[in-house]
Amino acid sequence: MTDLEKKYALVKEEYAKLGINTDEAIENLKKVRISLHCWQADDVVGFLSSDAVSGGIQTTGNYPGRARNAAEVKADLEEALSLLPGKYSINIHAIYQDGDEIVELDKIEPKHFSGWVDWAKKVGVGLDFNPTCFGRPQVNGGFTLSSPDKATRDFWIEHCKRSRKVAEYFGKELGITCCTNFWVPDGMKDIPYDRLAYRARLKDSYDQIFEEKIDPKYNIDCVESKVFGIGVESFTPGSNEFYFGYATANQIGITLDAGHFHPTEMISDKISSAALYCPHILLHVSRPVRWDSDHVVIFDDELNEIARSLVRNNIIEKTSIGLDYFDASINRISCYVVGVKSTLKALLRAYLEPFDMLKKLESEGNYTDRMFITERLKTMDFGTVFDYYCMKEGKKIGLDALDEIHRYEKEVLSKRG
Ligand code: RNT
Ligand code: ZN
Repeated sequence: MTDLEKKYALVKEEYAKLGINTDEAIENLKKVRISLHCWQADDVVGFLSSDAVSGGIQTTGNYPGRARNAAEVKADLEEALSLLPGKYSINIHAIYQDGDEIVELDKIEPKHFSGWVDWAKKVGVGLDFNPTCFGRPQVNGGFTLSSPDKATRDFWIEHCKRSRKVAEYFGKELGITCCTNFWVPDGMKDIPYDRLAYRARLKDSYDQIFEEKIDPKYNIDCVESKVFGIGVESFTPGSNEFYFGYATANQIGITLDAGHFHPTEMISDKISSAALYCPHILLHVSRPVRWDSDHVVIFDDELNEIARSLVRNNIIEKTSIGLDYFDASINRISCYVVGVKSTLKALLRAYLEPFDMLKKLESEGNYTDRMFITERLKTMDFGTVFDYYCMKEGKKIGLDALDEIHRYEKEVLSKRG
């Protein structure tokens, strides 16, 4: 028995006193698929132009080793996955085409993403998708689907319609449902006069985009709100109310991004409401710091609350757990590993709660025991359970993973121009 196995045996006994089976918690965690965003590898630049991202979002930092093409993005993702236990889908944007040619966004077809499908089959991952409604000259004065200009709207509507066909192709080819996220950067720096007109146009554009029915076995559509962004501080037509209404009325998925609400609003408290009304929830697990800054996800209180609301409400199955952040100031592989491991740890910790017992205590009004037990849980050694899981999956534990990240940086990343 290794030291870790001995430690695990003791921790397992401690959890058993609370009626929790640690082996079962690990099995539950194994079933969760994480959607890993490709855009951390290259600072959301993509392969369609070499411009920095724009449209209310911004990557800061200049750490060497940014991936510059599909081969490098894939290599970096494979490196990150080699350090991570569990099941994955890779989340790609339309600006990351990987076929024989690269075309304008209103011309994309499944064949322009065939390279991703071949790779996904080889690596054993699913694929998720996003139309890219930002960072292109066709964004007209900051507007896409809600633009007053019909030609602008038509361009983006066409792009979004075609995106759904790419997503359907992913789902069919891989046998894993693709989750497609719609987010537009539309908004105003200063106070608008006619809010309704922008929202009415946005609604009409989506009605056209979602007109064609696609089998949810292959693709699930989700819409993402946002309250503000850089340069769009005063107004976004795609607010929470807009999209919550749209998703509910049309029974499509809702995306909850941790950075897209007023700074004191938490998405962890929105999940249980969304679960009642929307057929699907896509999370954009992110970390806002004073604004929608998209810092690397770490093991903080809100992440733990998000995981708890999924696990104890038993809504993992109707949820896609997508990560959405981009930090260019530190090693990008470590961004992936830290963000995913934090998310997995939070989920594992949530599975290591006696939820039936706590729900019962609460319904009986026994708030004394509820508090005592939830406080006890805070210092239980879930870290050992997580390390044990990584070991069983043949993954490097603790600082050994950091050594590997350093090796890859030295041998691969530092050689990129
Ligand atoms: C922007 C949204 C959106 C993007 C990605 C790249 O604020 O969060 O989801 O981050 O699509
Ligand atoms: Zn997002």
